[in-house]
Amino acid sequence: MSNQNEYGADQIQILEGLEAVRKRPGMYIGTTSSRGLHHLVYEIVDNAVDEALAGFCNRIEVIINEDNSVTVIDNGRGIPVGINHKADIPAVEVAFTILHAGGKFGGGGYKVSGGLHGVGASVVNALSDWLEVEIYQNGKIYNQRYERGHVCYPLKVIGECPIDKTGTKVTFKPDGTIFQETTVYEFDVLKQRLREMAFLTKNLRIILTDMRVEEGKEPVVREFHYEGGIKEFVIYLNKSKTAIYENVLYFEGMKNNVYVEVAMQHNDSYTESSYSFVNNINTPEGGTHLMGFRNALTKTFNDYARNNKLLKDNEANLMGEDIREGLTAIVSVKIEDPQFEGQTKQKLGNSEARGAVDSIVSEQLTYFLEQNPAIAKIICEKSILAQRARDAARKARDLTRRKTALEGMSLPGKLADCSDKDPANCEIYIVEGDSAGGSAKTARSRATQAILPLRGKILNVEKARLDKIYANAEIKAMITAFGTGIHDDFDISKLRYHKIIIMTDADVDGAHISTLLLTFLYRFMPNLIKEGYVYLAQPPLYKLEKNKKVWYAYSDEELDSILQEVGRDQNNKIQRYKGLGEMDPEQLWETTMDPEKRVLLRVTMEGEAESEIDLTFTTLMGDKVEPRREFIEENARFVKNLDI
Ligand code: 1YM
Repeated sequence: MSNQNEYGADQIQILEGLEAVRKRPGMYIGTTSSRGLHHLVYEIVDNAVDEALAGFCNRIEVIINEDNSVTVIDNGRGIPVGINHKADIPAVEVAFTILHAGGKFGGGGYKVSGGLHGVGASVVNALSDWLEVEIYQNGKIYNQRYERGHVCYPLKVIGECPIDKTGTKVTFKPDGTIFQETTVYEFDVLKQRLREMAFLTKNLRIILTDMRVEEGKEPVVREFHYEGGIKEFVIYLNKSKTAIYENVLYFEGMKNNVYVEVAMQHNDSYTESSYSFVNNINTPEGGTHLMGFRNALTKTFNDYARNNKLLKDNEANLMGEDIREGLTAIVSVKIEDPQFEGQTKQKLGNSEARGAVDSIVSEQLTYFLEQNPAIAKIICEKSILAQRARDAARKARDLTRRKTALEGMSLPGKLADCSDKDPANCEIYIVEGDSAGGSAKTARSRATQAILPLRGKILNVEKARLDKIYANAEIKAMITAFGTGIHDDFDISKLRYHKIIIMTDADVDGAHISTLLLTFLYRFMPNLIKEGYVYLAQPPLYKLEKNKKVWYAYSDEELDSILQEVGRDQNNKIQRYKGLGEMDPEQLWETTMDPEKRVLLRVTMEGEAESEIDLTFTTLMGDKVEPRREFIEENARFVKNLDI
């Protein structure tokens, strides 16, 4: 056993380990922005989910406390309190104070940890002002507290509990000196991720509570529990779409030591919404598991269509994208030692996952199609329509490509371009309506501001096939003006303006047009939004004139507070702007376009789960009215971050 000196040496090593985390937090949690702050919660919840995956826990509670500390409680076995003989301290203390130790060591059970930064409890501890752990085991309640990673006192018993109660409770307060941007948790961000985790772990109940409510009000509680797991995930994602058959197809199996689960259903839209996960972690860049799935889908449907004469001998094979038109799918694998690749480590590299998914899906899908010929026919017919549209779209696209090649990338006629040629200095205003476009052209600063007026409502890309989209004049004008190309041809280095500013009336129609434009940008050039190039202009709602002085108000509250200041009397002349067209060029410049004075909202997707963004757009732009009304009532939240 160890003597005093060795123990001292261990202690020093521990502190050096956690000190390294505090010195370079980015190395361990990616970033110290709001995203990193939320990541701390996921690290602790991951340990509890691992316990659920191992079959010992079915309930996890997450509480955002009033002071923005967070409590996570599970009903698993409880982190072991016995002495770890190597370190000579209780295992729980090892988990919280030794780097790379938490949850990822020690044999036994089905270990599937492997987050992006899967470094666990000790990292959260190092980056917290304080952290307290409570363990329910052997009829006792154990407790230990740490401050900035340092042990405050040895693990102790602080009370008793029923002998059959077991579990772990962790409360931590993120360190404001590390998370300098913000230490405030966003309920919605946690809600989305926890919902996703509940979908991915059948029969796990996750309860999220927000205690930060006004005095006298009840805390906000959301509960996530899905007996159907990813099958219910697909139903949830399709809720604002119209499914073209009732069943959600579900395939499950274990092969090459990879556990595979797939759920899928087609809807009548033209976009694919597939999400892949490895050990409950989203892989936005896909990888081997998604490749296996796509391969199986393409092969199985082509075989079926040929064998059943739905595709004639002289017709070309369906392409993967034809079969995936309108497909919503979840591909989830659990794997022992996941290898993440790519720049952002969001792509699965394990080759065994490809074969496992491919063979399980091929086998079970073939069987399903044979058993359900009516559904098989519906999917094949939709795929064949998609194939024809793809042909037409290719012809249309080739035509525009040839045209632009011939005309030397000629810019759209309606564009009033700026004279500066450095994209970093340049902005383009996408303006609703020709008349507002005219005012904007007069008002603008010619050197750096370009104006592209759009006529009326642009095409809703959620409801149109590619061939129609490529033929749309407004959409073509935007694509050529931006210069980046779209989809696979997209090249951000060719972007001609570093600010793309959507300027619409401050009314319902204006909001609708903004949403149509954002939908187009999100579907065709998502990186423009991801990299922060897209903004919404904020025209004022009111003009107030009094004694030859002028104020502009951008909200009802602002008008109220101005009136408070200047006094409410008959000398006030208040004008409610119904549209941009009511402002003369000078007013438009002063209120909405002058870089010195205007307010722009930057459109971001930071911290949003991919599947949720998709859902936002389909809910807003899809066919179904009820989910849209619910959504709008709840929030209009894809616009954030005031940028002045
Ligand atoms: C609120 C956070 O951490 N739960 C949790 C963690 C562990 C266990 C159970 C656990 C794991 C094992 C055996 C094992 C952890 N244990 C360790 C370590 N909830 C939360 N629940 N017994 C209990 O992996 O074999 C690290 S995490 F390493 F100490 F065993």
